[in-house]
Amino acid sequence: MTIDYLALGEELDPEEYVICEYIVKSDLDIKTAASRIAEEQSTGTWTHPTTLSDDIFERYGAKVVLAEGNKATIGYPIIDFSGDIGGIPQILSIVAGNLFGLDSLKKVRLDRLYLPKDVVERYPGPQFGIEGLRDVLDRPEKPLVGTIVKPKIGLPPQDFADYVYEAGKGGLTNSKDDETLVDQDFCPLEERVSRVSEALDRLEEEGHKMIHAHNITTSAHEILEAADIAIENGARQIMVDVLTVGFSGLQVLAEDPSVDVPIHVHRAMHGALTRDPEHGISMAVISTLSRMAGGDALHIGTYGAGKMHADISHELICKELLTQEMYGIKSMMPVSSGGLHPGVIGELMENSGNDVQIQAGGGVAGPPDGIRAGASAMCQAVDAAYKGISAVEYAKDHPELERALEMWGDH
Ligand code: RUB
Repeated sequence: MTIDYLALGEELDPEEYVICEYIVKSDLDIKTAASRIAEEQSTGTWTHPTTLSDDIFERYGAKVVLAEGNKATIGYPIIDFSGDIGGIPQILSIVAGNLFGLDSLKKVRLDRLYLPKDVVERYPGPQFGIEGLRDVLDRPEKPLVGTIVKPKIGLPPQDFADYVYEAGKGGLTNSKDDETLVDQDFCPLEERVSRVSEALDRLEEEGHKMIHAHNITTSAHEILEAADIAIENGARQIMVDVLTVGFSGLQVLAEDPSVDVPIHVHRAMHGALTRDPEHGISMAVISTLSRMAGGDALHIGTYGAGKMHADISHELICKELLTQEMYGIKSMMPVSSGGLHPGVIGELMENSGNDVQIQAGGGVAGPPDGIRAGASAMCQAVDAAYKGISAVEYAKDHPELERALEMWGDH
């Protein structure tokens, strides 16, 4: 007896199924390949188990509802995700587990993930989101403008804090640790947070609100302790590298009552999963899961304006997934970062709109006139684009921007 996982053309109730779109490359025809995924990831295996009854298959078996070209859409019954224990790790083990290693598939990519309300409601979602971040910063409309303190590693705590202060004096609303800086001997977390907090207090006394995201990327068993160290020493925002920490590490933070600051989510390592358009897990899926797990801002790319590999149409999908209605959970701030400088901000904002956190590390630390001038140039570039004025035109009255454009051009 063979079980037929194909339910082609059937309409699945999106409230009763977790629906996944896969891109599949295989020597098998697409229907057979899709069927292999459905069976491996639900009730089947490589042979027909004698214990698999029609009843078990009907209730728990995944169904292939579309298999055309290189695309397969598979629905997993919501009961496969039931129970109080499991969470995002279990969702991933089902929809993105063994299938990547199946010998019958040359490549496969989990491209989109649609989760029913009953599943999404089990997660905290962002505690601040776009509106909350804007409230904290008193910045109702304009993009947030930030920096990543550079060099990535090596500055001692006081130099680090001085950098943040100077960036704030130049007008930036945000700054952050880089993804590899956590608690190294040359810049321990506790001392860095307290020095940066003093710098931010000073800025606030001088009339400027700014927050800094402190990286607490660490092992699961000590992540709450790391958050405590940061928050007790005055952190206004924390940050995790969600793929190295894991979505559940992010969720632990978002759900803990002591974590009462926004969580910035970096996506370091995502390229290993997302870069091959035929294999891996898309950034769209990572966006959906990061929002559910409770991040407040997520790196989604620079729409081709920066140093990182980009697929603009996919980045627009990610932006949509972070900001569109999602069963009442808050929206997440899209972050554009990586190789940005004042000359590319106009082009970037044509795609990002105003709900974006724009960040530049080298683009702030590069100009020879110092961090304050580099930060001012970035803010001026954002103001120009916000007002619909070209950077070149705006630079006529803004010398810091003029200097940055001289260095890097206006493209
Ligand atoms: C930014 C930087 C960040 C990138 C990562 O520094 O290196 O870690 O944001 O990329 P710089 P992404 O501004 O000097 O390039 O945001 O695409 O994940």
